[in-house]
Amino acid sequence: MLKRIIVLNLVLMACLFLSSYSVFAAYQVIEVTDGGKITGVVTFKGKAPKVKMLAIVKDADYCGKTTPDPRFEISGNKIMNVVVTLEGIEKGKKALPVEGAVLDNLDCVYEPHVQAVTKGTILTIVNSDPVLHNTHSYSGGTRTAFNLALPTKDQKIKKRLKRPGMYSNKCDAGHTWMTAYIWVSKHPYYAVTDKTGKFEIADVPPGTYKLKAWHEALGTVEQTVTVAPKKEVNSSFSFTSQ
Ligand SMILES: [Cu+2]
Repeated sequence: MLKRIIVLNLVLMACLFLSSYSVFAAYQVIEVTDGGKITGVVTFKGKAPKVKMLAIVKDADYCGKTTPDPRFEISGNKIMNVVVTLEGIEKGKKALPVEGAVLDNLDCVYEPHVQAVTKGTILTIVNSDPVLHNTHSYSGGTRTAFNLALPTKDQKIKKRLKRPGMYSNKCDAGHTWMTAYIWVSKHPYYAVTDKTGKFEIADVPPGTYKLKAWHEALGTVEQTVTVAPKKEVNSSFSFTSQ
């Protein structure tokens, strides 16, 4: 009996601990009047890998014979398509849905290859090619979020991205080289690095946060950043090439 009470107490304590933990807390909207800005550049430590060419194994008459590996769009040692987020931020400005978010099947690749939007954003999936594409989107690893055949040129289908997390997209029309990623955020504090590896996250309430950088092939890097009222702080990242 005593043992059972002890076990029950331990379970209760664990539940209380978990419920107070930030991961489980809902995002709270506040007015941000003295927010700061986080900027940075994402680079390779050491030598950047050479961009490989991927073989086009279907519809080569339209799509061509090869296409550059979309995982590494590099200029010098700067890395494009890195998703940078303020991990576990509990309060800040409102997370408005992104207007005009598009995943285009263009010249037999996804455009853009990586994007980030807020939860609730309506994504328009477009086929700009005169060949069949089939966008199969997975969220949370292996769960199908949507699976859309797009047989017609200029066809458009809209989907609301309700579930936060990473959506990975493949083309089930035999186009094995086609991949794209969409990060769906609960809060508005995220960015995707541009061609020069730069990112910027603005209107951040002053405080100390965990800043996380994710790259599809290089993994994640985390660092702590402290944002002062109305100030800009540099928080650059570097990845080791594999
Ligand atoms: Cu395709």
